[in-house]
Amino acid sequence: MALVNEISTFLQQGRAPKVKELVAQALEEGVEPKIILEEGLLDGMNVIGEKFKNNEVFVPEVLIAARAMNAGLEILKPRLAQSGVEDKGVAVIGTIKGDLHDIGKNLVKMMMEGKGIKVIDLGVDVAPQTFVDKAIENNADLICCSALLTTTMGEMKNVVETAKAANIRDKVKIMVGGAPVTQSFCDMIGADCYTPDATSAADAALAFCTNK
Ligand code: B1M
Repeated sequence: MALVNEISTFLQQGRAPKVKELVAQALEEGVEPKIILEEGLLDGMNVIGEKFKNNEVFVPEVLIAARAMNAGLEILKPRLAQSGVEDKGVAVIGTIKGDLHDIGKNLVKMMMEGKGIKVIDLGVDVAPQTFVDKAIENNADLICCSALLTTTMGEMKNVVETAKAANIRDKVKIMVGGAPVTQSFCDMIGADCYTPDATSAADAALAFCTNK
């Protein structure tokens, strides 16, 4: 459908006002909200995600595209709720205690939102107990922890231990990432998933939510 394809294209170009205008137009013309979401907004964000993974676009382009997606979502969200389109899953995300770096975490959040996952952003310097409390409060499928410092990544083990103590380990997958984090660290602390970048984090998150 031409209009929906245009939404995807303008989103990839980061043109927020145009995306907003076309989403409103598509709704007026009777295009289903779910189609606008999946074939317009999410499709555009997927293209950006793949290009980011392949180093064809960089952080600024991703941030601008995400802003365009949010502009479109603002118009679409009330109609999505009315038409019964549900989130594909729920994630809580934050940068771990002691760590104030949030650029990577924000990219992961945007890519996950771009897959239709509801993401509750806990911000930076998040204590293990807060990750777990917020996951319980929001009935989350995923806890997502980001760390950029070798001195803070150890706190991720405490998230795993706190989740175990709260008896939610069978309900919630724990994902970890950030520059110093590796697959062997993830295995060592007993987390469920390590991904090296925002796009693969979003793919893994969607797979967890779909297969739950
Ligand atoms: Co800081 N800093 N910094 N810093 N900083 C680094 C990380 C550092 C490598 C610089 C260096 O020394 N070369 C170094 C860490 C050394 C180490 O521990 N090995 C460092 C340091 C030491 C510090 C301070 C201690 C400096 C000081 O005060 N002496 C201090 C710490 C403050 C604190 O957190 N308590 C500090 C402060 C800062 C600023 C505030 C100035 C600023 C942060 C601003 C902000 O985030 N709002 C800052 C910045 C910008 C950096 C660098 C330059 C860039 C980080 C970044 O945003 N990268 C960084 C050096 C570098 O990387 N070149 C550095 C871009 C971002 C898109 O990448 O976050 O890796 P990244 O995210 C990627 C992946 O890692 C992955 O996806 C993202 C995109 O694909 N990913 C996940 C991230 N989270 C994920 C979660 C997932 C999955 C994937 O699943 C849940």
